[in-house]
Amino acid sequence: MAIMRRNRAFCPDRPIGWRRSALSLGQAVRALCVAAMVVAVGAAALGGKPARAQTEATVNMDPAAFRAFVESLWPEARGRGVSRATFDAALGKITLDASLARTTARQAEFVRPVWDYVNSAVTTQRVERGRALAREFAPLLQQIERRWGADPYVVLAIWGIETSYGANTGDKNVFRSLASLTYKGIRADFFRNELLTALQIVQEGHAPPAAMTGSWAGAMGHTQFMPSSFMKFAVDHTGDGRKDIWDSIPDALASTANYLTRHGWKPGMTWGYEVILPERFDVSPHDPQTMRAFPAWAKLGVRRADGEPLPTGGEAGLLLPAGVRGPAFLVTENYRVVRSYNMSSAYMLAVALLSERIAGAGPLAGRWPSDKPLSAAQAREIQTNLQRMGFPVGEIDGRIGEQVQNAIRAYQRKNGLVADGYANHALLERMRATR
Ligand SMILES: [Ca+2]
Repeated sequence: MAIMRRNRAFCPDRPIGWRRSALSLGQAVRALCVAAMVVAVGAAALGGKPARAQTEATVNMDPAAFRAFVESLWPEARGRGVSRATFDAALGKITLDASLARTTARQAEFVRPVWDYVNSAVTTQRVERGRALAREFAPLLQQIERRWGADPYVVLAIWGIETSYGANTGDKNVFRSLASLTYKGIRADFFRNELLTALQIVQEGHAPPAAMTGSWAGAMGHTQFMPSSFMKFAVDHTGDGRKDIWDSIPDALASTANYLTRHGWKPGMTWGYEVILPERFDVSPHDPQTMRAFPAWAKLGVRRADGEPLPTGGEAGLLLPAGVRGPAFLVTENYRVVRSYNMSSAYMLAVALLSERIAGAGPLAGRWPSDKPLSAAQAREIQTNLQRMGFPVGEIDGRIGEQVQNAIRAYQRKNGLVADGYANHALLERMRATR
């Protein structure tokens, strides 16, 4: 049975119970440091793994060497059905983007707290703009929901977070960016494939090369599709024969809806709800992946933060992004679909919360803890400890992803601690004390 969202049908004329939040105005996301941007290559690279941070690579800056490299791509391009005319139109005049070639991915010094990301992504300005656009594009969004299936508020939220609703789509020539990144050699196979795919997009007539602008990492258009995602998921909503995610808002938003649906978004279902846990609720048996029916949650005393009843159908897992002291959420299968757009769990939460705010919700009821961030070295120490004790954590990379959180929960359960999967200084101290 489908879970009905509070405002399930897209209905922009309904009253919006907007309350001014304490969040600061501004495009805080743009203030990300270079290190975070480099980490975001993976984020922008839909469906890809996060970029590996590299130390300064030796790049031959000689223009002739770069041109020879570009020309060396021709046989593969031809093999993909790209004509010489297309190849020359896209790559004939490009030069090495030296700024990109020299960009050095610095390792982030600290683990960015989830609330820091969420607060910079879900700004008052972005909520207001999203609500205005929801009204402006109401008929289009209704059409998109009917035809492509995904929740229009989630589509709007992705648009808002990716490019501030098209204000910041990136003005870099994607051929130059992708060729420079391939040439530099960071994830060369990945970017090489994206570059060749971008040529195919031109060959198919969706856009002329000059119109194919994007981020420095090659993510294109209103909702930042990488070329390979474009090929798999972009759609022509307007029916003019072109999938124009750069200049057509209908095509871009429909493509995003199609992306979500094709990744498993279930129509008629919400991503989840912020919830209030009862006093002394034992979170230890729960985690975001273990689903239980909503009525079972209700029976445990869990209730929605906005006072509405939980649905009678469907199931959800318990998400505690900042541990037992922070806000709590019940998240459905749809929540995980957002992750396919960007591998970061902070992104996933920001999209969910922005969509909720655009749909009329107020700020979160729960309070984020005021914990000091862990340094990357401390995060690595936690990972190393977990690994040593036999809890799988993946690569020791100083980042606290979902796998590490699961490992922390397993460690906490085994040691009779409150199992909330949250990495903080107290956890590290405990590990040090019991080593
Ligand atoms: Ca079109």
